[in-house]
Amino acid sequence: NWSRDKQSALQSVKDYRPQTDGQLLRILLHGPVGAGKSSFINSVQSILHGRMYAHALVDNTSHDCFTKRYTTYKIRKGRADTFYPFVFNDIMGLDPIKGVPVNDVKLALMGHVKEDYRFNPDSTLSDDDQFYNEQPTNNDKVHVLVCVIDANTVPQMSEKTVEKIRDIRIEARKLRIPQVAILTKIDEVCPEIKEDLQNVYKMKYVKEKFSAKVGIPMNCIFPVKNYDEEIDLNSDVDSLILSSMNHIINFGDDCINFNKDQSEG
Ligand SMILES: Nc1nc2c(ncn2[C@@H]2O[C@H](COP(=O)(O)OP(=O)(O)OP(=O)(O)O)[C@@H](O)[C@H]2O)c(=O)[nH]1
Ligand SMILES: [Mg+2]
Repeated sequence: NWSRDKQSALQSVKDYRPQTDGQLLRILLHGPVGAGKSSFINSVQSILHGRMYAHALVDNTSHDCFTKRYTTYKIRKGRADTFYPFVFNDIMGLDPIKGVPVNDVKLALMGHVKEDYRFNPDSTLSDDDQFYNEQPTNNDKVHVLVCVIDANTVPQMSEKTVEKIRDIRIEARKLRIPQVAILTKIDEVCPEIKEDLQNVYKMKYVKEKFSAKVGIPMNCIFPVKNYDEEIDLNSDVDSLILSSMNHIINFGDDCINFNKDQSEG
């Protein structure tokens, strides 16, 4: 029952609160240019606000993709100056040639990258740079890593890209940061899905293929369709995005609690 599940999924995202006041749940999205990272954040925002958003989130895009700055995206809650406790960062980390160095992804995961840092594909952030955060707090650290991939590109993904995803996965695992993958643009994968998103089970083959290539387990791979040119919200689009968001939040919350237990000894 998609429509009933959607309501409860929406409520859980809206109600999420970390155990500690003031704690943020930081979600890092990484993936190739044009994979749908910004669109995913916009989609979450649209769903939470109950109306379409094409907000500033896409204004960070430039054709010169690798000069992108490290920006934290927050979603406003209600009219007052309050925000949801989960925040997003995105990073172009997967282009084999022009992508952000794996080491910078690692630094971002650890919270060492300051807001507004401009990534450089040719060099990594050094610890004497003004954008290097020497003492990251629990809020600066990433709590869940999300690999965003255009589902249509999975069959012909290059060995280099696969290798990069694996390298980043290894770093995240060392840091005990949970990881999920989002496969976007499923509406373009096959006409049956475009016609009816409830045919998403047809994505099983693509999920299996992706899982086998990069090692992310099947139950951590979420196919979605982002809002891209719609005028109105659509319940099935919402369902898939919300389902993935709930998993992301749960995994991130586990990481927050793990970090807390560690720091309290
Ligand atoms: N059909 C379809 N198009 C999508 C979907 N998600 C994103 N798009 C389109 O794909 C293009 C790229 O999406 P973005 O969200 O800008 O991708 P990005 O990963 O943020 O790209 P960069 O910031 O350049 O790295 C845009 O034209 C979107 O409208 C989707 O699920 N389905
Ligand atoms: Mg973007």
